[in-house]
Amino acid sequence: MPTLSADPYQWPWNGDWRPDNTALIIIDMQTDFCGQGGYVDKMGYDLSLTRAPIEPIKAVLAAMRNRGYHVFHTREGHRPDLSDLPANKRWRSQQIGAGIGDAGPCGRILVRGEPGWDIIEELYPREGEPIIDKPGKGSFCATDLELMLRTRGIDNIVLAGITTDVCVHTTMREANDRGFECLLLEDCCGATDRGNHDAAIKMVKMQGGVFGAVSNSKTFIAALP
Ligand code: C5J
Repeated sequence: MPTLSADPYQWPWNGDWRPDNTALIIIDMQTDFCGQGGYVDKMGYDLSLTRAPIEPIKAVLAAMRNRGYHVFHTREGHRPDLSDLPANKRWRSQQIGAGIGDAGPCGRILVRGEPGWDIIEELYPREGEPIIDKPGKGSFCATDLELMLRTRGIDNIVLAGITTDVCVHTTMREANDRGFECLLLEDCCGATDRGNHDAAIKMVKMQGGVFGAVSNSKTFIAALP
């Protein structure tokens, strides 16, 4: 089985990647994180940074769908009654003028069922692709993601989405600690700050790949078994 030329090592570690043991997880490609009037826009960050990965993700998604790989999607959001929203998380979002649960141009910010909370049309999940709704930054916290990965026999996880330094990184760290072999596609991720994106990528590669390895969409697609 050919491995992928990734940084800092040939991925996956054991050379065993196939459609049935490998999943693409696309993190939080929601209007709230990359669309006009959403949460990130309300906070005043540059949307071009969080929109940059849309086209590369589309290419990877198409390639993996065509070959029959597992595809998962996640959405960060809270119940309409906000009973799963920690008070400190709500308070902090209010400090920056984008209170979670408050009304905004795309509906209530980061609230399940609202237009801004849903995944953008360009990357909308297909029938049968699991969507993990999560109240936090990590995709394993208070969700059934691990159970769904284990029941499908998935060992390898390919990560894409936004934001690199927050939900993508938290998910990668959670997955790595659970023994999954992780790969981050750097052009398929974006952060609200370019320096944070670069730092997050660098962190993965320390210590021989402390959280896994890093590649990019073109190299990945060309090597996909
Ligand atoms: C953030 C996310 N940045 N999806 N969420 O609050 O990364």
